[in-house]
Amino acid sequence: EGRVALVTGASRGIGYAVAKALAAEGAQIIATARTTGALEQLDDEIRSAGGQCTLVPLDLMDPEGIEKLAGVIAERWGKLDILVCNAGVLGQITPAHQITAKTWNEVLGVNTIVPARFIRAFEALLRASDAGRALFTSSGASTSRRAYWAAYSASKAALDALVQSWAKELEDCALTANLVDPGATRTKMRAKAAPGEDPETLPHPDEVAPLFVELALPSETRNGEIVKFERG
Ligand code: NJP
Repeated sequence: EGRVALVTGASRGIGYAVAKALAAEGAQIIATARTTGALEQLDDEIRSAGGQCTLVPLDLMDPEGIEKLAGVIAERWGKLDILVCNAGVLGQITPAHQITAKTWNEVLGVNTIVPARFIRAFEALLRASDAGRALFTSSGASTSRRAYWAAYSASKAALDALVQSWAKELEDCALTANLVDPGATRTKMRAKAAPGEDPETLPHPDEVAPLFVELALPSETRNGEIVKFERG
């Protein structure tokens, strides 16, 4: 209740559902993505359910934007209780030798370097919480390393290494960091990744979101784990 939660990739898919679910538990949401209209829809949904939401439209590839966001949160709340670093991109599904420099830049940029920038920008604010919780959306691709998914797989494997290394630095404090592997989920990204698949067979993001909420609870003690969503 009253905890401050920042969710990236909140304009659709898993981030949208996690923002709504955290708001329903009483968290004050700071929602970010580039698509303003979709963020406004999230804001409407959260407010009409009695929750609180602040929108920060931002291209995460802009490092200054992340620093500014940290500055705004520091000034307004002086702490961050929950970080859900969820925004991600798939890139091209293509033979590794055909992956362009632009794709490497975007996929490693959003999926790996951006989380590193969030750690840099937000660790002090997360430590200022009495139970800071940092969650990062990973993927089964980080270990399955499927053919033609080289850029995405590499970006998520590096994300796992980044977060698990960082988690070991947190053993002396109340802040924890975990990775969430949502598995195949009914989103725009998944539709691009598996075009022939019937989306109705996949869990809706609203089904996956409670796992994020659970890991964000002050009573949760896991740190440095990759927690996989299992359909109940
Ligand atoms: O993806 P999608 P999901 N700056 O495409 C944002 C992982 N995952 O919900 O800027 C700022 O619906 C984008 O916002 P916008 C996956 O790797 C998924 O499926 O408005 N934001 C949107 O809100 C990812 O880490 C599956 O375009 C940027 C969001 O990211 C996470 O789950 C399986 C941005 C992407 O929404 C959420 O993915 C799995 C930028 N430059 C892991 N670029 C799955 N769905 O099956 C992107 O194992 N965003």
